[in-house]
Amino acid sequence: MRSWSAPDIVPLPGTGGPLRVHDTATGRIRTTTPGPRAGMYACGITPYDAAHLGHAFTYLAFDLANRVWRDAGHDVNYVQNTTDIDDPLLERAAATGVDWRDLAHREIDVFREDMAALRIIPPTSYVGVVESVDLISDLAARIRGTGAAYEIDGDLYFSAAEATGLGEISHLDRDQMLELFGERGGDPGRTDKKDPLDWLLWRAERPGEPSWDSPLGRGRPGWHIECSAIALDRLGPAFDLNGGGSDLIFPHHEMGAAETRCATGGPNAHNHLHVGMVGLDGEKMSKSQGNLVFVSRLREQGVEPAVIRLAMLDHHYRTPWEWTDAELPRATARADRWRAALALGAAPEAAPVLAAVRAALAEDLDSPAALAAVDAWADTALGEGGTDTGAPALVRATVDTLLGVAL
Ligand code: 5CA
Ligand code: ZN
Repeated sequence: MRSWSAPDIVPLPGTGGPLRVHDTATGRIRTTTPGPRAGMYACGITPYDAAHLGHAFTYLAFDLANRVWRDAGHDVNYVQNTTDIDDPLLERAAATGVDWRDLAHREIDVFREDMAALRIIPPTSYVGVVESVDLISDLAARIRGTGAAYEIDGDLYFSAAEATGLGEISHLDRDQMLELFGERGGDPGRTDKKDPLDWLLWRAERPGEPSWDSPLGRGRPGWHIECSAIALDRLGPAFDLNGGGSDLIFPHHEMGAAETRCATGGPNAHNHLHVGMVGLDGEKMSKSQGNLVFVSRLREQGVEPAVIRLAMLDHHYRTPWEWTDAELPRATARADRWRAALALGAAPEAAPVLAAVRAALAEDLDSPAALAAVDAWADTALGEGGTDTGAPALVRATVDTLLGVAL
């Protein structure tokens, strides 16, 4: 599937240090150790509605990781899926009288525009589920071949009893797993399963639902297997960084990792990154809650994408936060102050700013600390002034390349 247009990346002097990120499985901040080409997978949108700030905040975190790795001299193989066939998409399409394919294409188009406007580096491979049905059903068949899956009326289930290491990422107990499984797309109430936690790999054709031929019969993929299969196909096993928002830790990433472990004998990824939820009015911003601030709506209202990006960068990716009316004025004031400092003919030295931004981002993507370093430079430049005539250009490049903010 077509990705979106890439922002220009201005080269910076020197190279940054290795990326360290919090890993959900170990609960520790760990140094990533990619080869020349780092591998990263982020769970993409289910395109039944436009992208909201929560989605954008998640992709911003992966974008920062991408930028830190590139700055450290790595190529990045970045893969993102889009869930262009799933229950919520079919339900919305039916409720609004739109063909599910048209709905998905329309929302993916808006998403691409939002991502490009926010200067999110596009995935190397942007992959839809519909175009991946063969490789997804192949992985499901491979899992069935190990004996870890069983069928009920043509539906194929992964048997939780056969899943080694279930709980290694989320560290939840069984009761917590059952509760979240029910809330997040699972079917613990289906009584003919061997265990309520058994999860769907392949859903047999139902009247009126789209379906595809496969070695498992006609049907469509379950949710978790789409990401395991696409990641395994594009990145291989044991890639560097896998993740999404923290709402995906369980069941999605736990069950996905179990699928890869079953098929390959090893882990899907070395590190698991999860982004805190963005809320509005005391609730997680979510399509099903309907409490949404759309990126596209803000852009239509004339809000500069750089300001939206600065507003999000003011929050550490792991900390859940609420979007309030104070966000945009604060980010606008910051952009104005930075622009005023960048317009000066001379300013304080920029090399320490570059070093501070690099260090902040390399240490668990600490964007608020990176913003603080630029703030301090701008305040001094505008207050006491400086004598370095090359400094504004270097700070501009730093902010552009590492933070993705073009001023
Ligand atoms: N298509 C699946 C992943 S395979 C999905 O979760 N789609 S989604 O449209 O619901 O979410 C897309 C991405 O945004 C996911 O990584 C999800 O974890 C993240 N996300 C959703 N809501 C929020 C929120 N309020 N704050 C932060 N991230 C969010
Ligand atoms: Zn996913």
